[in-house]
Amino acid sequence: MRIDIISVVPELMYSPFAGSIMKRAQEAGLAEVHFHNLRYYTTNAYKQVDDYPYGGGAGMVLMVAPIDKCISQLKAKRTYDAVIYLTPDGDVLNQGIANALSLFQNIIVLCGHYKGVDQRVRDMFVTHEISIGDYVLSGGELAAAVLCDSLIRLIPGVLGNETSALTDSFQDGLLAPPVYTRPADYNGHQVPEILTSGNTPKVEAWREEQALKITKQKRPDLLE
Ligand code: 6GU
Repeated sequence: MRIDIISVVPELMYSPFAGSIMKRAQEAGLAEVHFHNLRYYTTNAYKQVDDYPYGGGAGMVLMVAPIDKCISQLKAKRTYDAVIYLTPDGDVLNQGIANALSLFQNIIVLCGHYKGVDQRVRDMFVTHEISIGDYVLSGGELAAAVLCDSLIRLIPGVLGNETSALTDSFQDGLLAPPVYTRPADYNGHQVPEILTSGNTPKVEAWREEQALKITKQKRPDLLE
């Protein structure tokens, strides 16, 4: 998967991509991530990327022209499956959306900032609008990093068997069961006996039972 991320503050996203799974995926050639600073695509003499909203009001709006220039240059080089705009009024990201988007080859991820982008950007270029939850962030950058992490970990080969995405919370519609590691006894706090029994079918049955119990307790809405 190739991901082109467009932003006025790409540096906000560098570190999430520079470690752990997202770094490994890039090193293995399974994910290719490119950042594009919108400031390099200005089209007027003042190097302006934003302007006051028509009709007045607080905040600035990202202009159409620099975004058009950046997206057009990218589209001239390859075909994109999606242009995703991160915005609090988008569809709220969930595992089903992540699974679907992870199948794409080339995507453009556009980060809103200030009051957002000129509506004509959305009308002309954007194919998907995504939010990461019902709260306000200063811009789409951190949301873009969250979205990309959720997609990259689903690319076949990115996770080894031992960390398979198939056992993640939500992937089967349930929260994950509790996990334990050594020691089996920590100051009298014991690991459930079944996990040290070596009986794999029983362990699996216990995990399923726990996942169901925890989901009922914490997120009954997931079972409806
Ligand atoms: Cl995608 N952007 C902003 N600015 N705030 C958000 C968001 C996105 N998702 C949740 N809150």
